[in-house]
Amino acid sequence: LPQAVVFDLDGVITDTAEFHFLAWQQLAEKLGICIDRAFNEQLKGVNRADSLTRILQHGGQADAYTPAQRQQFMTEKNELYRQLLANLSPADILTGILPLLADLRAAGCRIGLASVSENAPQVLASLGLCNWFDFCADARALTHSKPHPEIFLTACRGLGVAPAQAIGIEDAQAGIAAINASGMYSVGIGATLAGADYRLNHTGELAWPDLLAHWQAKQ
Ligand code: B16
Ligand code: MG
Repeated sequence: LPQAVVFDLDGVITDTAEFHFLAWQQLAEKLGICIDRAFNEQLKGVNRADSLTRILQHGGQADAYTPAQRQQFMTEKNELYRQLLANLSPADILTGILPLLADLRAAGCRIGLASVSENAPQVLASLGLCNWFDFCADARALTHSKPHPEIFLTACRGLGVAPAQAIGIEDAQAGIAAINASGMYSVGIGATLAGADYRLNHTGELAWPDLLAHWQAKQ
């Protein structure tokens, strides 16, 4: 049996990935930069500062602003994002997640969170999910954003589980790369993801018996 499952948050447990996109899009528009959902795939799992860098590069404005201006843009984006979070409730937990959490707990499998979002504790609290998690990696304590494996390795260490004995679930290409680089088994949620050990189209397809069978087949 795998000893732990580590979840990404935005786009796996709830659809805050869409809120991140809408907030970035609004800020980008103000700067005269157009971003669409295809471009947004590159921002998923990427922290706030690196996301801004990518947007400015995309708009040909890589060197156009001072560090203080960039800080201001990040603050603005976060305020927009937090407005969108205001009504988040347990009803916003994506299909398939609660049954999976219950099955993991029943199987004695530890449960971890690997979100690079500094808003993750609040999102988890709004969803009423804090008690399910044995360990949540602290985004503020990280040196590297995904695709670096740091956050998944931190989560495994916090859970007291070797990466080879753990499964990671992600909706971002950068997240799949991070899981693979950590030595964990990767589960990808999304039609366009490449490189996952096991890929599903949406969270409603997540089921513990299937997950277990795929994991065991790769051991
Ligand atoms: P914040 P995850 C990531 O969370 C998001 O995918 C990414 O779009 C966002 O920029 C990042 O968190 C930082 O979030 O601005 O709230 O600190 O996918 O790792 O759960
Ligand atoms: Mg995500």
